[in-house]
Amino acid sequence: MITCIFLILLISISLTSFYPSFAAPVLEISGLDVEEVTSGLSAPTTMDFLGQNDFLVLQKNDGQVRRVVNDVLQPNPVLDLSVTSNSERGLLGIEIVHTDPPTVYLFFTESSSDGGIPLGNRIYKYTWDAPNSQLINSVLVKDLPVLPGANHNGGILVADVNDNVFAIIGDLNRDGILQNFPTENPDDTSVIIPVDPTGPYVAMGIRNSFGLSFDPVTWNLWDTENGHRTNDEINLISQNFNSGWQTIMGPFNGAFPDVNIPGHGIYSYSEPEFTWLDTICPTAIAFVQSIPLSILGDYALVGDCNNGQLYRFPLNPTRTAFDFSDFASLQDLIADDNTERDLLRIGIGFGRITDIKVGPDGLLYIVSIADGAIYRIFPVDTDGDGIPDVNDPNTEITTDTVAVDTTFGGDLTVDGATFTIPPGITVEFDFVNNKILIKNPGGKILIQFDGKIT
Ligand SMILES: [Ca+2]
Ligand SMILES: [Ca+2]
Ligand SMILES: [Ca+2]
Ligand SMILES: [Ca+2]
Repeated sequence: MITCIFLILLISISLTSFYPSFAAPVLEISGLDVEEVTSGLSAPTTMDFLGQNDFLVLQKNDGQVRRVVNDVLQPNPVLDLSVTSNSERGLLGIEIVHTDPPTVYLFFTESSSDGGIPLGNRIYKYTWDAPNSQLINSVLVKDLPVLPGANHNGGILVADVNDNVFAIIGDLNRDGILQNFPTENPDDTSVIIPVDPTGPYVAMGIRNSFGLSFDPVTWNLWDTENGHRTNDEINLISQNFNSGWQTIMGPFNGAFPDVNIPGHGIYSYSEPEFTWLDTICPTAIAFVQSIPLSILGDYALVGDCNNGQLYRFPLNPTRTAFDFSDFASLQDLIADDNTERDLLRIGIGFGRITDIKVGPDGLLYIVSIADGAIYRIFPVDTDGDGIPDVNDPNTEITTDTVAVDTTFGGDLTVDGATFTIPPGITVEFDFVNNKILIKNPGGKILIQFDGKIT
């Protein structure tokens, strides 16, 4: 049984011929909305930004790097790689480092021709040639294993605050010392590994992952990990982290209280920060620090592949764990069922999410491999003054009048004088004309107050 993103994708693609359109995504959080940026992509995996309204996005199966400028998908790829794409292989990860000119890192399953024999999971870096809109000067920076596979290639690339680049790779179905078997030498599987410059593993014992991200506030590294039928995880990558696979997936103090984890070297086991008991195939994890989306600033955002849903996880004040004080059933750090899973849901209908990125515009971009589309989450600005609703001054209300519920009656104080409002009477605050209107149930104005409302 393969709990995998891309196998599911194959199923979903075959379904598209019978069901030509997917449901449009819907956000379930007030003050934000979602729109399509572009579509017509073939199995897009991950994306990164060259600049404002200018990004590259990878196509898993044909190895093409596509460019989107001002929401328009450019007709010609900026690079066309030869990739093996069966199962979870293909063109998987991108990280753009903003040197001058930019350096673009790509993680892909290289072959001599599309669909050919896999030569390796390889990371190359390129120079962005802006005048010609292409990637040039390829340099191999890391040659990672690919066999036996074919799943659990990982493939996500990230850069830290100093532009050091890291990759995550899964177990490729190996049973070695990095999977916590007391055998064999380390082989660059099940790890988070620095690739440019190279260095010791950051983490080991990872079954598979499609999500790796630095929190731009703390510069702590977080991942999502994919369980075998059960126990998907979110982890804060502690120093010399061992995630425990293949001895354990999910929390230690659950089903396996007495398991001994062989480990390796300096790496020590640490519990997941969160676990889904039933797999959802979590993929991207992202942190938003932007003025337009400030209401998401204290959360980790996670997308999933099985349900096309978006979740937000409230961070504690030090951003080292989740704060579930508002969610009693999550205080065990486990979503035991779909009801608990959906307590943190803020979006649905994204098809199958494979990446979440924050743009230079401060907005959130979501890649849907199943929809062949990229969506953008933006703040609602009902009054059109350029300031999102959530940041509008208190005196600025998004509709002309606001009705106050007086079903149960109440007191209204205007200029120090208090009026008792009987039940059933409507009070409207008209912020455009600066009036307070008290109306009877038929809408007739009983009392009108004029003057600036503050
Ligand atoms: Ca190709
Ligand atoms: Ca783990
Ligand atoms: Ca629970
Ligand atoms: Ca506004």
